[in-house]
Amino acid sequence: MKMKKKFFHYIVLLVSVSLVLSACKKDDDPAPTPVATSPTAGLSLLSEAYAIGAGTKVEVWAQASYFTGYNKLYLFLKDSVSGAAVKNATIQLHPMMDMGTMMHSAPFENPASVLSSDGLYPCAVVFLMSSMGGTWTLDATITNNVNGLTGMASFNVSVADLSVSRIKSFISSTSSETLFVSLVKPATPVVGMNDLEVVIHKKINMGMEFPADSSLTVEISPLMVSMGHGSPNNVNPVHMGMGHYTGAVNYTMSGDWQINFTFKDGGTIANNTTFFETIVP
Ligand SMILES: [Cu+2]
Repeated sequence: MKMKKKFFHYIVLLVSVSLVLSACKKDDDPAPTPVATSPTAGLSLLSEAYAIGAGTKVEVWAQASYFTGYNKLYLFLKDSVSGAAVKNATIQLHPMMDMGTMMHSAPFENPASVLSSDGLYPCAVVFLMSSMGGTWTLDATITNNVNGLTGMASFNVSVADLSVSRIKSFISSTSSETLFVSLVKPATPVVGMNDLEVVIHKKINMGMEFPADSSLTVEISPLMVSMGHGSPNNVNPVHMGMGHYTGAVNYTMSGDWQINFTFKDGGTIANNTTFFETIVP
């Protein structure tokens, strides 16, 4: 009996010692190194150039290759010598297409802030047509607010048409202006409710300027083409700023759909023949 008790104490002691040891071992382990998530994770490098004079290397990153429509781009700015991220910069975009007989610009959105926590600056360009029709260049004038220098990076951009277009244009029957409507969301439609976002720009100054248009009222009516029916509970897009209108579209089943748009200027229909086609997987 006494022997058993001693043995029990011995076991308890052993367990305690091993617990203390393992605790010590844990303390001695270096803290797990956090996996550094790259600011460009999930994006692809599309272009790179030096902003000559600004001491800055500019990389263009995006989720997809350049396509006809609204391209969300991310400019990654680095000091051209040290490679360190430039976290304070003023960026002015300047897209231009040379079509041989004429030139035109494109809608764009400069980065919203001069400050970036990681050197990545979100911006956007709406390429109005593919490079089949001419040569696109995207210039970015960079003022590196860290070194105080300004320079321009110039990119030759190859723009491809998508199999299903994400940009449409119409001439307003009320103002006679040409308007471009770009589909921003959904990027990949699903069965059920989808966030819907379009951005509208107006062509002025012979196509050299494309200001955002916030003047229209937008109504949508989805149609499942092959079966001839619509869907309930859609939300008409309303203007949220910078020409962006957000709402929701309900795809009740997979298959071929189109979203029919009606644009109103005041109470008058400016256009009701614009639609985006999509295939819902
Ligand atoms: Cu063109």
